[in-house]
Amino acid sequence: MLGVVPASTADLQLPDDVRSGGGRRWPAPLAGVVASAAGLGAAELVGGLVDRAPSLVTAVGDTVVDHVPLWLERAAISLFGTHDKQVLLAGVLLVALALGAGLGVLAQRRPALGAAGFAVAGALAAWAALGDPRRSAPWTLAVAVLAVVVGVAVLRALLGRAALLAVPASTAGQELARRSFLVAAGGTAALAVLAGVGGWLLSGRDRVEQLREAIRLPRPAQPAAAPGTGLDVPGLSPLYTPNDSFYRIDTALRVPGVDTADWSLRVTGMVDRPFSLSYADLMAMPQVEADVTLSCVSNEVGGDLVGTARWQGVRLRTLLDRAGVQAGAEQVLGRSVDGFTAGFPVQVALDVENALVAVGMNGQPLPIDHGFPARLVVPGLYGYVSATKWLTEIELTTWGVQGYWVPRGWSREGPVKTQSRIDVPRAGSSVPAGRQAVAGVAWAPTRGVQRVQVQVDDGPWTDARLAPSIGDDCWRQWSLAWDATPGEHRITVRATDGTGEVQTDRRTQVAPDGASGYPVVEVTVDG
Ligand SMILES: Nc1nc2c(c(=O)[nH]1)N[C@H]1C(S)=C(S)[C@@H](COP(=O)(O)O)O[C@H]1N2
Ligand SMILES: [Mo]
Repeated sequence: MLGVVPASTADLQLPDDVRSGGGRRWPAPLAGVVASAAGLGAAELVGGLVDRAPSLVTAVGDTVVDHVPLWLERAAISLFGTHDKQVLLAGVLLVALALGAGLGVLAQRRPALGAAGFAVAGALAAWAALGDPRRSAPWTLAVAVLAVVVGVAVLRALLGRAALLAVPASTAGQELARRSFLVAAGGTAALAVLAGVGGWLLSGRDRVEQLREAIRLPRPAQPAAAPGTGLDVPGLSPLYTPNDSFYRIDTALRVPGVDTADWSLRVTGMVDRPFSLSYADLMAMPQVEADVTLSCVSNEVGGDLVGTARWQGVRLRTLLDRAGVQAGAEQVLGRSVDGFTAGFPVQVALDVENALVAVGMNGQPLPIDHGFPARLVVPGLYGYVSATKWLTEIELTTWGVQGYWVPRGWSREGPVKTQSRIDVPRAGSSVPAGRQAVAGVAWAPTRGVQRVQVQVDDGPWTDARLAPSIGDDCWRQWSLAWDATPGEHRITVRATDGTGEVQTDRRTQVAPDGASGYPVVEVTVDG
């Protein structure tokens, strides 16, 4: 890869001070960083080209997530929010490069030890990746070996050039050696970045995206009513959240790109007749449509981790009836191709009519980020206990088995709390005095929303106007005309669900089972 390095340079019988760069400190760590980057870049490229080969960086990140203590995971999530994944991957990369720098320094004095260091790092990465059921062990080992071989070869070549730097020579000769080292290091680093980025982009996602775009959803046997239109207030959340602005929450460092040809959905565990469906089988089953609001247990009061879509798919109940749920089964546990699990009571699966194995979202095949080719959607439950994306197995089991988030400190059951949100005016905004719209959404999936009330400062609770309901599983838009008077004002909202219960004003954190309390926005009304 590096061209003209004389293979013999590293073996020259050089005096020790010359071998170590003649007192120069920067070439060895730089060579190590570039060597590490080259090894990783080569590995990522193969990981991207071959579906069965892993991304080592992602695998290490996944393993870190699986093993960090709870408090650290919580701290990271609260510090970085939904950017926690990028921060983690960047951290893994930084550690790998720093390790490379250290090994570069070591290799300059003890080449064999430097190479051994790369081998150990490669073995650890392979170990991290071997746990992933989507990758094959031979490909995982091949990628790790490739990373080590490329890393060691680049290190050896660059250190050879670094050694030339110290060979006594004219100033011009020195300058030439320096330049040659820098060109080699820079060129290799650029190739490494290209390979890494290329691998990332190629990681199967594009191919799966093309496959997905070619899919036509079957016409639902039971179409939902014509989509509701909703209120027309500027700044108010649309009744249906467009797919590309629908919130996304998952643990996947690299979104699984699932080829429908390799995919199946198994119904297993405590059932009389376990079975397996191909994508075509699932698409051929009677399809229904349902408008359902999905929300995340991590949604803060007033937050945006909530959205509504028209989902299409097969009723979960249909699949469970076909399998024959055995007495004693307590939990329906969805399992993703990436190992994520989420479970909820069997009774919910049987009672909630619109619990679906969804293949469509707002008229499109499920987007990759939202679980292509199939996911669960269960009205009334937070996503972390129900809405398994990239679904591949539905297991009937007892509570002895815990879904992904339960041992991490979240409640075993996660019914969605009645909540509301003020979209207009925006918190902290300034509005002119006079008639102003106050508007937002409120949701209590499966129970429905029958009333929304708004309070300005310490005034009376006033009923807002509700948009026509599009079903109890969905949020409801609301709005109210407000005569805004100059000064600072506080607007508070609360919803009443279909059973007559008013949303609680008791403020709680998101953990362990969802935030509660009234949303409040403060605005300035200009005089
Ligand atoms: N495979 C998988 N499915 C998952 C998750 C996950 O981490 N992995 N997260 C769940 C959580 S916590 C939520 S809130 C919803 C979010 O679905 P969305 O990203 O389509 O909005 O997906 C659920 N399904
Ligand atoms: Mo969530």
